Amino acid sequence: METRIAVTALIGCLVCACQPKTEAGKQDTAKQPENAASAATAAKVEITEPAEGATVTSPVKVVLQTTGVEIVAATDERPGTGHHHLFVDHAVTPVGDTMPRGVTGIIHLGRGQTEFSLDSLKPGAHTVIDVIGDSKHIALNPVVSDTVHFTVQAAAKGAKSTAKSSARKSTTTKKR
Ligand SMILES: [Cu+2]
Repeated sequence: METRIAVTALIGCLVCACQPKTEAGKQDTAKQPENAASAATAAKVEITEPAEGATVTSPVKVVLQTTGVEIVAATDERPGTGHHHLFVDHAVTPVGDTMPRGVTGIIHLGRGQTEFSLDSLKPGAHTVIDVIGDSKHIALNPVVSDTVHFTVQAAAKGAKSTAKSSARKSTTTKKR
């Protein structure tokens, strides 16, 4: 319930808080050459799954690909390292502030994970923003972040007992 409100807030926030996204780069990232990273000194993160604009089913696997920053556990304080934070339908923490724990919609991948499964997303539009933070859970400076928008499709299999009429309708709704 709370996340729905957050979505509205997030849309407004995205306009100002996020760096412009290169849509062109997103399009053909099916295969990202690894040596392209060595040329770039600037740290970069990309949410490679789900794809921008994709329609997916729950659970939604989020895959993060990082260059220029070593992804480590939150306990690692070495410079040049960090861990991922997923803002799920949630506005990002202001730069310089500690990304809080225990907040719905803010997920610390504090063991250095580069993948995460979102298993409680409701059908509909969602936004996930990844922000790499240091051992103090403060966003790196300059900010290393990526955003992806996707839609979770309602389960079409009629797994629930209420799916009697929707099973017939699903043929029409599934067509694209
Ligand atoms: Cu953290």
